[in-house]
Amino acid sequence: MRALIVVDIQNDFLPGGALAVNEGHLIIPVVNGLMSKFELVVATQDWHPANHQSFASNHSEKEVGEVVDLYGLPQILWPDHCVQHSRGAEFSDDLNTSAFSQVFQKGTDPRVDSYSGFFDNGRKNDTGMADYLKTKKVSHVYVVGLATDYCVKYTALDAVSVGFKTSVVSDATRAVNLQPEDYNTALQDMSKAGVLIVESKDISPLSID
Ligand code: VGL
Ligand code: ZN
Repeated sequence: MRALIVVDIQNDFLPGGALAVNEGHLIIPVVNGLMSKFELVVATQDWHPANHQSFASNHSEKEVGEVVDLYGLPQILWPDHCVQHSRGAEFSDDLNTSAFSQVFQKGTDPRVDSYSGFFDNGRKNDTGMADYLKTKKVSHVYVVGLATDYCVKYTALDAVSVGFKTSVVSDATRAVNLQPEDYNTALQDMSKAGVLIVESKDISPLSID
Protein backbone atom coordinates (compact mmCIF):
# COMPACT_ATOMS: atom_id res chain seq x y z
CA MET A 1 0.00 0.00 0.00
CA ARG A 2 1.06 3.57 -0.74
CA ALA A 3 0.91 6.50 1.69
CA LEU A 4 1.30 10.24 1.18
CA ILE A 5 3.43 12.03 3.81
CA VAL A 6 2.62 15.76 3.90
CA VAL A 7 5.53 17.58 5.54
CA ASP A 8 5.13 20.84 7.48
CA ILE A 9 2.64 22.80 5.35
CA GLN A 10 2.30 25.34 8.15
CA ASN A 11 1.73 29.10 8.07
CA ASP A 12 5.27 29.96 9.17
CA PHE A 13 6.72 28.21 6.10
CA LEU A 14 4.40 30.04 3.70
CA PRO A 15 4.78 33.55 2.27
CA GLY A 16 4.24 36.02 5.13
CA GLY A 17 5.39 33.47 7.73
CA ALA A 18 8.39 33.61 10.03
CA LEU A 19 10.48 31.18 7.93
CA ALA A 20 8.76 31.70 4.61
CA VAL A 21 9.62 29.37 1.75
CA ASN A 22 9.51 31.15 -1.60
CA GLU A 23 6.44 29.94 -3.58
CA GLY A 24 5.55 27.56 -0.74
CA HIS A 25 1.82 28.24 -1.21
CA LEU A 26 1.97 27.03 -4.83
CA ILE A 27 2.27 23.41 -3.72
CA ILE A 28 -0.98 23.42 -1.74
CA PRO A 29 -3.36 22.76 -4.67
CA VAL A 30 -0.96 20.10 -5.95
CA VAL A 31 -0.86 18.38 -2.54
CA ASN A 32 -4.65 18.59 -2.11
CA GLY A 33 -5.06 17.06 -5.56
CA LEU A 34 -2.72 14.19 -4.73
CA MET A 35 -4.61 13.19 -1.59
CA SER A 36 -7.38 11.41 -3.48
CA LYS A 37 -4.78 9.13 -5.07
CA PHE A 38 -3.83 7.68 -1.68
CA GLU A 39 -5.64 5.41 0.70
CA LEU A 40 -3.60 6.81 3.56
CA VAL A 41 -2.45 10.40 4.11
CA VAL A 42 -0.38 11.43 7.12
CA ALA A 43 1.21 14.74 8.03
CA THR A 44 4.10 16.10 10.02
CA GLN A 45 3.96 19.32 12.01
CA ASP A 46 6.98 21.29 13.22
CA TRP A 47 5.99 21.98 16.84
CA HIS A 48 8.60 23.84 18.83
CA PRO A 49 8.50 25.09 22.42
CA ALA A 50 9.34 28.83 22.65
CA ASN A 51 12.72 27.98 24.21
CA HIS A 52 13.78 25.76 21.31
CA GLN A 53 17.54 25.88 20.83
CA SER A 54 17.27 26.03 17.03
CA PHE A 55 16.01 29.62 17.42
CA ALA A 56 18.70 32.31 17.11
CA SER A 57 16.73 34.30 19.70
CA ASN A 58 17.59 31.69 22.33
CA HIS A 59 21.35 32.23 21.92
CA SER A 60 23.02 35.46 22.96
CA GLU A 61 24.89 37.29 20.21
CA LYS A 62 23.98 34.83 17.47
CA GLU A 63 22.30 35.63 14.19
CA VAL A 64 19.86 33.69 12.05
CA GLY A 65 21.84 31.53 9.63
CA GLU A 66 24.82 31.00 11.94
CA VAL A 67 25.72 27.43 12.82
CA VAL A 68 26.26 26.46 16.47
CA ASP A 69 27.09 23.20 18.20
CA LEU A 70 24.00 21.86 19.93
CA TYR A 71 24.92 19.00 22.28
CA GLY A 72 27.35 17.67 19.66
CA LEU A 73 25.29 18.30 16.51
CA PRO A 74 25.76 21.23 14.13
CA GLN A 75 22.65 23.41 14.23
CA ILE A 76 21.64 26.16 11.81
CA LEU A 77 19.96 28.94 13.76
CA TRP A 78 16.49 29.84 12.50
CA PRO A 79 14.06 32.65 13.21
CA ASP A 80 11.47 31.70 15.84
CA HIS A 81 8.94 29.57 13.96
CA CYS A 82 6.18 27.02 14.50
CA VAL A 83 5.91 27.78 18.19
CA GLN A 84 3.41 25.38 19.76
CA HIS A 85 -0.19 26.68 19.60
CA SER A 86 0.76 29.78 17.60
CA ARG A 87 -0.97 30.73 14.34
CA GLY A 88 2.34 30.15 12.54
CA ALA A 89 2.38 26.53 13.68
CA GLU A 90 -1.10 25.83 12.29
CA PHE A 91 -1.54 24.10 8.98
CA SER A 92 -2.52 26.38 6.11
CA ASP A 93 -6.26 27.05 5.97
CA ASP A 94 -6.07 26.06 2.30
CA LEU A 95 -4.75 22.59 3.05
CA ASN A 96 -7.23 19.70 3.15
CA THR A 97 -6.32 18.57 6.66
CA SER A 98 -9.50 16.46 6.90
CA ALA A 99 -7.68 13.85 4.80
CA PHE A 100 -5.01 13.32 7.47
CA SER A 101 -5.39 10.03 9.29
CA GLN A 102 -2.66 11.00 11.75
CA VAL A 103 -0.40 13.99 12.46
CA PHE A 104 3.14 13.46 13.79
CA GLN A 105 4.58 16.42 15.68
CA LYS A 106 8.33 16.96 15.83
CA GLY A 107 10.88 19.38 17.22
CA THR A 108 9.28 19.34 20.67
CA ASP A 109 12.53 18.71 22.58
CA PRO A 110 14.22 22.12 23.06
CA ARG A 111 17.69 20.53 22.95
CA VAL A 112 17.54 18.92 19.50
CA ASP A 113 16.07 19.85 16.13
CA SER A 114 14.01 17.43 14.13
CA TYR A 115 13.94 17.85 10.39
CA SER A 116 12.70 14.35 9.72
CA GLY A 117 9.18 13.26 10.52
CA PHE A 118 10.57 9.93 11.75
CA PHE A 119 13.47 10.73 14.13
CA ASP A 120 15.11 13.78 15.69
CA ASN A 121 18.43 14.92 14.19
CA GLY A 122 20.37 12.87 16.77
CA ARG A 123 18.23 9.81 16.00
CA LYS A 124 17.44 9.39 19.69
CA ASN A 125 13.67 9.80 19.59
CA ASP A 126 11.13 8.39 17.25
CA THR A 127 7.77 10.01 16.45
CA GLY A 128 6.07 6.64 15.91
CA MET A 129 5.43 7.35 12.23
CA ALA A 130 7.36 4.34 10.93
CA ASP A 131 5.49 1.92 13.19
CA TYR A 132 2.18 3.56 12.32
CA LEU A 133 2.81 3.20 8.58
CA LYS A 134 4.03 -0.38 8.95
CA THR A 135 0.97 -1.30 11.00
CA LYS A 136 -1.12 0.05 8.12
CA LYS A 137 0.83 -2.20 5.71
CA VAL A 138 2.40 0.72 3.85
CA SER A 139 5.35 -0.26 1.66
CA HIS A 140 5.79 2.83 -0.53
CA VAL A 141 5.71 6.41 0.76
CA TYR A 142 5.43 9.60 -1.31
CA VAL A 143 6.84 12.67 0.41
CA VAL A 144 5.58 16.21 -0.34
CA GLY A 145 5.67 19.54 1.48
CA LEU A 146 8.15 22.03 2.91
CA ALA A 147 10.98 22.37 2.69
CA THR A 148 12.77 20.31 0.03
CA ASP A 149 16.22 21.01 1.48
CA TYR A 150 15.37 20.29 5.14
CA CYS A 151 12.32 18.49 6.40
CA VAL A 152 11.30 16.84 3.11
CA LYS A 153 14.86 15.67 2.48
CA TYR A 154 15.44 14.21 5.96
CA THR A 155 11.99 12.62 6.06
CA ALA A 156 12.66 10.92 2.71
CA LEU A 157 16.17 9.77 3.74
CA ASP A 158 14.81 8.28 6.97
CA ALA A 159 11.95 6.63 5.08
CA VAL A 160 14.52 4.81 2.93
CA SER A 161 16.56 3.90 6.01
CA VAL A 162 13.60 2.24 7.74
CA GLY A 163 12.80 0.22 4.63
CA PHE A 164 10.10 2.05 2.69
CA LYS A 165 10.21 2.40 -1.06
CA THR A 166 10.32 6.21 -1.15
CA SER A 167 9.37 8.81 -3.75
CA VAL A 168 9.54 12.59 -3.50
CA VAL A 169 7.07 14.49 -5.66
CA SER A 170 9.30 17.33 -6.83
CA ASP A 171 6.57 19.75 -7.96
CA ALA A 172 4.84 19.34 -4.60
CA THR A 173 7.83 20.70 -2.66
CA ARG A 174 9.72 24.00 -2.47
CA ALA A 175 13.08 24.78 -0.85
CA VAL A 176 14.36 27.32 1.67
CA ASN A 177 17.43 27.79 -0.60
CA LEU A 178 19.83 29.46 1.84
CA GLN A 179 22.07 28.85 -1.20
CA PRO A 180 20.37 29.00 -4.62
CA GLU A 181 21.48 25.48 -5.53
CA ASP A 182 20.07 23.85 -2.37
CA TYR A 183 16.89 22.61 -4.06
CA ASN A 184 18.84 20.73 -6.75
CA THR A 185 21.45 19.48 -4.28
CA ALA A 186 18.71 18.12 -2.04
CA LEU A 187 17.10 16.22 -4.94
CA GLN A 188 20.52 14.81 -5.88
CA ASP A 189 21.29 13.77 -2.29
CA MET A 190 17.95 12.01 -2.02
CA SER A 191 18.36 10.33 -5.38
CA LYS A 192 21.80 8.99 -4.42
CA ALA A 193 20.27 7.49 -1.28
CA GLY A 194 17.66 5.61 -3.31
CA VAL A 195 14.75 8.06 -3.24
CA LEU A 196 12.82 8.20 -6.51
CA ILE A 197 12.14 11.72 -7.77
CA VAL A 198 8.74 11.85 -9.47
CA GLU A 199 6.23 14.45 -10.67
CA SER A 200 2.62 14.67 -9.57
CA LYS A 201 1.30 14.13 -13.11
CA ASP A 202 2.97 10.70 -13.19
CA ILE A 203 1.32 9.32 -10.05
CA SER A 204 -1.35 6.80 -10.87
CA PRO A 205 -4.76 6.73 -9.20
CA LEU A 206 -5.38 4.29 -6.34
CA SER A 207 -3.75 0.99 -7.22
CA ILE A 208 -2.23 -2.09 -5.66
CA ASP A 209 1.36 -0.76 -5.83
C1 VGL B 1 12.14 23.22 8.61
C2 VGL B 1 13.91 24.56 9.18
C3 VGL B 1 13.55 24.53 10.51
C4 VGL B 1 11.37 22.51 7.54
C5 VGL B 1 11.77 23.15 9.94
O1 VGL B 1 10.17 22.22 7.75
O2 VGL B 1 11.95 22.25 6.47
N1 VGL B 1 13.22 23.91 8.25
N2 VGL B 1 12.48 23.82 10.88
ZN1 ZN C 1 11.72 23.96 12.89
